[in-house]
Amino acid sequence: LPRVFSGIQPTAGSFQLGNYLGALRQWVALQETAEAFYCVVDLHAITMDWDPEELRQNSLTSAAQLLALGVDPARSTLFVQSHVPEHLQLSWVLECVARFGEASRMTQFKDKSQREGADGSSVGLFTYPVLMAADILLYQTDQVPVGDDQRQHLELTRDVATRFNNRFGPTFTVPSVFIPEAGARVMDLQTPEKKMSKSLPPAGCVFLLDDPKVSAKKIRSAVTDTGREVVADAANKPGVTNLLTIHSALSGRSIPELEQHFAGRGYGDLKKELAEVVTEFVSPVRARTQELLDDPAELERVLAGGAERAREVAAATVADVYERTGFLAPG
Ligand code: AQP
Repeated sequence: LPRVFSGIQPTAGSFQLGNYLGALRQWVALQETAEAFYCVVDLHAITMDWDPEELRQNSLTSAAQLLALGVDPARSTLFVQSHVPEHLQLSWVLECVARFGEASRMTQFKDKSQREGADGSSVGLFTYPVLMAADILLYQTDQVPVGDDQRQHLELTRDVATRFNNRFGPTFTVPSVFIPEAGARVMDLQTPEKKMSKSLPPAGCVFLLDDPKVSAKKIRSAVTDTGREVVADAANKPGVTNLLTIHSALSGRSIPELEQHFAGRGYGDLKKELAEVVTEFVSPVRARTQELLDDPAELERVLAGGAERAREVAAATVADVYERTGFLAPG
């Protein structure tokens, strides 16, 4: 079976619709055909300002949401990154293989360091893509299901793996990126030129755990354009196109089918129906997440089992890397 790895940050507590359509939907589907390792990447969540108590709670909430969305611990290895210290061990070695120049070209750092400026940002925000490379390479991953925004980080991972293999011998599987055709880039409801993101003002972002009434209101207030026709046209109608894309991804109906369905009707109808589709999707996910959080002992048991399984694979990779790179074996 091909090996799949992917991770998600617990930063906001609730995932947003872009996370689900760009990545998590594929996580669930790939369990059928691959040996999957799925990780709540809490170490990645401290590159910007954070609150320790919130982080702990958000990690638990994130794991609960993953189970509620359909990640099945009987078939996939679900774990929390900080429970597997090998991520940090490999990360340091890869930091010494990655180049400052290539890390400097990462557009996510450029975007995310804007607020504090590069000088005021943490070193961790800068080295984040190298930790991500370690996350992936530890598990000899064949495929990484992620949204389109992660393409550049995946390229860095492949470059670092290839360089390491050339220098020290075949050690890592060089992974390929797995980006969905539909939903790879869900756009912000208020600024449809930008990807939906928890870091933008919340009015444009649909959180899975929000009250569906709040999400419905956000959808009703989504930015569209001055035209009237409900048709997909990314260049001229980015807002309407985004609403159609979300509808299509959640309802399973194709975009041409939806265009026909909304022929002669206005944007208001599209928004109203999309709000219903979203409500139908999130309601059971919210309920199941809450149920799981009400009994954290069970959740903790799942995560402990996942960490144990992940460590078996991760420790073997680190042992191989340490041997090849010249570290003295402990006596
Ligand atoms: N808008 C999106 N469309 C499609 N996929 C998306 N992803 C994120 N936003 C979109 C995918 O979600 C997965 C988890 O990514 P992450 O843990 O890095 O989350 P994130 O990118 O931090 O989520 P946000 O909300 O976008 O946070 P900020 O604002 O901090 O960047 C990844 O596979 C990602 O591609």
